[in-house]
Parts: sequence; structure tokens; C-alpha cells
Amino acid sequence: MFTLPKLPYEYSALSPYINVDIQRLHYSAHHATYVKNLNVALEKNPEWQTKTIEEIITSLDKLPDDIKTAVRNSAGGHYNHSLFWQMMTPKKGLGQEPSGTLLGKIQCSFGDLNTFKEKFGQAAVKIFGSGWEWLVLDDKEIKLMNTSNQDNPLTQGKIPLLCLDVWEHAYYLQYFNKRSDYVEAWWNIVNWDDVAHRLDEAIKKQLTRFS
Ligand code: MN3
Repeated sequence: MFTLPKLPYEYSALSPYINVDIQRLHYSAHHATYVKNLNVALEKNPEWQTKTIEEIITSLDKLPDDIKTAVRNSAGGHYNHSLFWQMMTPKKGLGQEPSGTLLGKIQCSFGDLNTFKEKFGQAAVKIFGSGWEWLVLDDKEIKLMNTSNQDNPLTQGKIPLLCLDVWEHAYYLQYFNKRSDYVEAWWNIVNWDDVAHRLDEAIKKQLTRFS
């Protein structure tokens, strides 16, 4: 049984950048529904119930045909939202700017932080329909990537470092059709400490694998 992880802050904590109504609905209705649907889809498949969410996401092609689409959508939805909550923080001033290895990788791939933000933002605005914009670790390099619906970079062997939900449910109640305003505001609540930690862990894992 998968369970809804506890939100690391109050519904109102990300305000004014993400208002309380969006946050409440997004977590308690949208994310909760992905968890519920995932459990329903796996009900008759006990061998899949004991796997971790990462194991499921990286072996979607091995799922029984009758539940493949449902699991792809709901497992992705559960995993993506669990990451998304952690990658935001209401604590202004704490981990608000990348430094160290993360900053080095950003400079290497994008030149500087502002160029990275600009490119990430432009790519997020351009996603047609529902999906996610990502910063991923692909081998040794960090790259932008986008996925449709609830697909995840992990399925394609890339490590998610930062993600932004651009489904309309993530911003419409506050920003209406202005997705670019939502993206711009969102930078104020990015949890850079979490992104840096994710990068460090991914590099550690790569080193163990190759040594
Ligand atoms: Mn969402």
C-alpha cells in the first residue's frame, strides 16, 4: 500500500507565490488521488505491491498490460508530486541560491544561474498541454528535460534534481492563463538545498557504481 507522504509545510506556507487554495487542492485532492489510483491498480498484483515507487517507475514496460497505463499515470503522479513538495520551501533565505557542486554544474551547462533560470522557464512555458519541466543529471551532465502528463525522467535513466508542475491545476486558480507568471514566482520558493542534496546523492551513487 502506498500512502500520501506528509506535506513538509502548511498549505499556506508557499503563499503568496502559491496560494493556499491551490496547495490544499493540489495535495489533498490531486496527489491523494494518484496514490489511491495506484493502490487500486495494484490490488490484484501483489508482486508489484512490495516494490518501491522508484522500482515501479523504472520497470513500467514489465507491468501487466491491463494495468500498464493506470500505473504509469498514477505511480508517476505520486512520485512526481512527492518530489515537487520537497523541492519547494517557505523558508526564505535558507538554501535560496545554489552553491558548490550544484552551482559548478549549472555554470558548466548553462553559463550562469540567470541563464539557467531563463532557459528552464522558457522551456516550462512552452510545454504543450499537461506536463513537467525538469533539471536532470544525465551521466555527468545536468540538462533540461520535459515530460508529458505524469511521465518521469527516471523511466529514461535520468536522475531528477528539480521539477516544476505545469499542469493547469498547479497554477490556474491563482495565475489563470499566465503560466509564465507562475514560473517567475516559483523561483522564490525553490528549495536549492534539496536540489544540491539530490545532486550529491546521485554523484555518490554513480561513483559507487563505476568503482
Ligand atoms: Mn500536479
